[in-house]
Amino acid sequence: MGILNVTPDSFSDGGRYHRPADAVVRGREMVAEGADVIDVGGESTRPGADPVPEAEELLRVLPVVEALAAEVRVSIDTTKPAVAAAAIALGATLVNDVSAMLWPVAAEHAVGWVAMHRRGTPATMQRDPSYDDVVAEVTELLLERSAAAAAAGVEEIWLDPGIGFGKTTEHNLQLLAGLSDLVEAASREGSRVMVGTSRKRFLGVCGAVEGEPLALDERFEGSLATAVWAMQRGAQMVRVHDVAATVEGAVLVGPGAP
Ligand code: HH2
Repeated sequence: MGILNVTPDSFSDGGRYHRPADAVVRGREMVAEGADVIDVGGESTRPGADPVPEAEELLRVLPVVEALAAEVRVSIDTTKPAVAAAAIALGATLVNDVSAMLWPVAAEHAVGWVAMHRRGTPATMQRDPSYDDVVAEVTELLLERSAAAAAAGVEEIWLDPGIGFGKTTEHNLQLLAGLSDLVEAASREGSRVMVGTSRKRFLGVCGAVEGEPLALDERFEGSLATAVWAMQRGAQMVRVHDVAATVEGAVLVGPGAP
């Protein structure tokens, strides 16, 4: 899944693809590099990000969804039911839902649904998150939501541990280390797992040189290493910026690997 943020303020690529025409070009580039899905988002979820009014989010994402959906599978990265429904009407077939609350929209329109775990909202999520057992607690919540979605009739369900969403660096590493547990729990329920680590802050912290965290443009190696790790542990989709390199990794460890 290639990341396409049509926003001025996303942590990783904010402002680069804010104009719909630039976003569509970038989407096509990722398809050429081997992306199976393009994830279009119009509201940043980075810690401290300002909420975006619905009308503005629609203006940002709809032209991009419409143009790309004719060429590739498009997912809509939103927490607003009306934005998801409008994107579906223009061809999106997957709702990437960082709130894990939008299964009724996916059920109503018979599309796939990604349930991502998070604690709090972008404004509050990094205020001292704590868990007794992060892997068990994340798994439990995701299974609860996926059971509700399945009961409502959603057939394609993806569970995502929500790396960086209300988690410390230690929590993120524990979730990656324990990813097989989530994969097994998901597969018992007929769901699959996806993971997004690309360019996230914890990679900068882990790779710190003499206490200085790596900057955004220095997190490629960590992004690739963790994507390959996640695929090797059974994740069947990874959400990334660097599509070509990740596709090379998928050849080695992904579904259908030798
Ligand atoms: N991470 C981000 C956004 N959406 N969706 C899923 N399912 N999983 C994730 O890990 C995930 C996500 C945050 O990254 P990014 O889109 O690069 O930045 P921003 O939220 O600032 O737009």
